[in-house]
Amino acid sequence: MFTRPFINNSMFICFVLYATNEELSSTQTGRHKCSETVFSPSSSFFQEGGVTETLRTLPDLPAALRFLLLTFGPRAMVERKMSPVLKWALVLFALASVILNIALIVVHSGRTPRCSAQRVRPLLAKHDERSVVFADLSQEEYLQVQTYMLQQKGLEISTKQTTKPSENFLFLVDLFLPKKVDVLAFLDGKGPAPERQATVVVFHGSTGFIKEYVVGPLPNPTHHRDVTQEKYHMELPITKRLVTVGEYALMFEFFEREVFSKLKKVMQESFGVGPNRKLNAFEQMPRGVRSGDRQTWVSFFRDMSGMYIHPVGFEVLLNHQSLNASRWTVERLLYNGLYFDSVEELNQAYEEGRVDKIVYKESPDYGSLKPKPGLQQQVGPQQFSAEGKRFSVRNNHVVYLDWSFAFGLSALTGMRAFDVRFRGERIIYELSVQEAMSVYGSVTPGMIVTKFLDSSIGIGRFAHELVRGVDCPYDATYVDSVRYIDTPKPVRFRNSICVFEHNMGQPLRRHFADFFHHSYGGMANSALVFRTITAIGNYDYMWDFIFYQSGSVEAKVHATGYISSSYMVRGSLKHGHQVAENVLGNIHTHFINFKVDLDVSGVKNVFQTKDMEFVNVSLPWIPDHFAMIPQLVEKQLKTEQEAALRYDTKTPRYLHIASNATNSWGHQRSYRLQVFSFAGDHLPESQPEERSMSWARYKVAITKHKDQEQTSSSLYSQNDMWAPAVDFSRYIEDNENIENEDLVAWVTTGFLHIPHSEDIPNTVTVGNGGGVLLRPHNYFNQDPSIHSVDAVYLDPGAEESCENNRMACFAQETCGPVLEPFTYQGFDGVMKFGEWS
Ligand SMILES: [Cu+2]
Repeated sequence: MFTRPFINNSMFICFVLYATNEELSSTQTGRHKCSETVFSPSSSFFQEGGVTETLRTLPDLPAALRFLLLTFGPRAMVERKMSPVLKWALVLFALASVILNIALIVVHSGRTPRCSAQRVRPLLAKHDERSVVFADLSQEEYLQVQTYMLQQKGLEISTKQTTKPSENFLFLVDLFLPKKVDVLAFLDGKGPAPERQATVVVFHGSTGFIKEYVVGPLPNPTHHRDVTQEKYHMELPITKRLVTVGEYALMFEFFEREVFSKLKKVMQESFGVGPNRKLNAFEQMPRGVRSGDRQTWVSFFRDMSGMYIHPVGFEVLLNHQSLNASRWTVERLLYNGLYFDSVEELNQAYEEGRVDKIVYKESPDYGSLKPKPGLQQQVGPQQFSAEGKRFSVRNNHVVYLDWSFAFGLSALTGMRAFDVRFRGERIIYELSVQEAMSVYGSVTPGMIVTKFLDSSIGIGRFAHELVRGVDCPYDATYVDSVRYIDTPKPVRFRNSICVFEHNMGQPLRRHFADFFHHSYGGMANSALVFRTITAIGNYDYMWDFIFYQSGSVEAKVHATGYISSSYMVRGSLKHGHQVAENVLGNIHTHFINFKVDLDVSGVKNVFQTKDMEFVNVSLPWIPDHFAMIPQLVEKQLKTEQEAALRYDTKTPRYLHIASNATNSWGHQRSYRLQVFSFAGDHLPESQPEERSMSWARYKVAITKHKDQEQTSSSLYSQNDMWAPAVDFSRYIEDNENIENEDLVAWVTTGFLHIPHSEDIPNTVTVGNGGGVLLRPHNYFNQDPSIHSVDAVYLDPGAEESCENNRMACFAQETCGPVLEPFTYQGFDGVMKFGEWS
């Protein structure tokens, strides 16, 4: 934000503004509304004096000072009829003024101009305290739940990170979302606040099962209830749990003890491993080939910046199924493309020269993101709000122009928005990230069967602090989040969410009227962006919800970070491209699933499709002549299975959640789902793992809302892909009626990633993304942005009037650093039907 230090009648302020605008000429006075002062050069107060020549010839006087002294000094310093004392007092005063001005110029030109952060106009929408019904648990609430659980003697829970797999570990505490019907009653003033409760996940190593509890009410919990069966319709064996930090520690100890210390020579000669150099591990998933397996291929990488693209050609299959780490075993090893059954077998083959030895050499630091030496760092263009921020964040509630919404950040599924309203009318009940999935290809075991399901690791879990000016605009509003996942206590993540209004650098709409009625009408596309970035292992996903003034909401994802790679062996190039010496960038997919619970003019909605087909029509004025004419085709789909739109089928181009309420023209009010995706096929359904990602079968699937069908994936899907706790396809198996019901759209987006040399060092966000746009379609009677305060209109003859065009005043009013005056000559070039003058 730049300030508006526009204090008229102040010589100092005017000088400062001139200096920052590189306009030290006093002829600019009028433009900046600085009033003429007694110190003006034309004032008779100052008169010619003998110091002019001295000033001109002073060798080391700064140019600006010389200019000012020459302009104001000589005539001012010598007053013919003044006493010498007054004369010299004035001279000293003038000099002091000039020096002070110079100092201010230097100070102000050396830093970003500071503007008042005060909002010039009041907010259009109001904050709603009831949004806390969707708020993530606070630090205190996490602790209240933790304390309550620890007091349950029968459960014998530990919160220590060193908890052994055979013990009971309090893994997760998260908000338990209340039932939608209760929330709506509360939000609409027809019911009490729903009880605030938490979901708690405990890994009961002692009994061999995972349990989910609902604990409440907060802030003073008195009860807990095992909801595992109710939620998943199955027991959750402990092998479904993800690997905790405690288990990772045991794994690293195991590798040190059972692998590296027994392969010292191989490790030293091949990979330079020694007292000061280690290898880093990166594990692949799923952990086995059938339900109950817990065998993980761990690939090793150089301990360098961007380790993911420095594979060394050494992989180990660890069997860690036992809850007793002393029973873990090395099942297989891979060294330079050859498999070995044991560490001893590898050692022996190496000694006997039966392997193609990898000889260690230093690797260039191509994975580093550090700026190259000798580069002169620069700052790119920055945006600022000339009239203060037009949005506000209070608790977990955002208001922006006509928009308002509540938000949360689930440790598992990530970012979500609730109760999204435009001018007070609810449009979306829930918009949330559900899953990020990748399927890899390789000839080496680390990636040959790898299928990542990130919500099983925690998408929101890795929402770290955002970097000002890079991850979000410098002056964005940053919000902390607090999570409790695999830690002994809740952790606050500072500035892990950012909210900002962004000028998209394009008009939202505009028209230049050339034919007749010359005019220009336009409006900048300024939208509110709500963002988190989650770095899950090698990849960073940038999640955006964007709120446009035209009534649209967009959910977007972009991938960046490091690709996963493997050491090149024979046949590798079938599965990707070489991107560095001995490094294969492995082919993989990025599939993302969003939940879109639209409530269009109430909860009772229908799902409609619209498209166009060519119809052969006889022309009315030439009946024997036929022409193919596009015709509107509309359908209303009746059941969940009909509305499960598979990726491999032709899908109507327009998909709508519609209401039976109509607009002024009698058309059903609706929101259109416009999906941007290059996803394609996810995994053949013949594969048993496919059930854990069956949501990816569909570009869009519509289901009847059920509180029990909260997510399309689960925390337990990754480590038991063969018997997943949530199989999305079951949501539509019952084929329920979807006409005049509360509907939820599950949207899949994504892209195929064939890594190429430009993925080194990082995959860029450009082109690597997807999303869904929710657009009003006959919802309003006209584009609501027509009421926007950003609209601009120009008439011939009044091009530079500020009346309907704030841009015409912008250069004079704003505190922006260097702005050209607004000019417009576009009407000069319009088509002229008469004589050219
Ligand atoms: Cu990728």
